[in-house]
Amino acid sequence: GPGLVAQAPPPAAKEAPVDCIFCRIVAGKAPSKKVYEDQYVLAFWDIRPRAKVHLLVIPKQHVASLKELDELPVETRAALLSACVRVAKDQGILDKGFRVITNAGKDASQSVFHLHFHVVGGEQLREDAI
Ligand code: IU
Repeated sequence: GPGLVAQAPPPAAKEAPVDCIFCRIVAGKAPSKKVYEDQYVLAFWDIRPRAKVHLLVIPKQHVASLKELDELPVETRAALLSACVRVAKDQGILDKGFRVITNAGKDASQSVFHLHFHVVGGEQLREDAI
């Protein structure tokens, strides 16, 4: 009718960062063993380390997984990978070797839906798993 105007569709449903454990860590509302922080990223020990060194590097801005990488500013994308190298260096595992992994989605068994890179090393890693 004459009173109707075109309306934009509602935004796609996204996980509310308030319910995200890694957003809570970024906000200081959940504890973590931090090893590095800058304006873009945070790095901390995995709560259940599966190697002598097992850190997580996350963007402070919430995106669910690597699938949503392009939603992040280019500065954040660069900072994520640089931080992976930096924390490996700080842990003394740069030269002997380390592994960087990100699980995206169901087939990868992603369990926390805030993008994170696992940085693992400090021991001989299996060829076929972290
Ligand atoms: P995944 O790639 O989504 O499976 O990895 C999630 C990781 O987050 C996993 O290694 C957990 O041990 C880790 N983790 C954590 O460090 N702190 C937490 O509060 C929760 C999970 I929940």
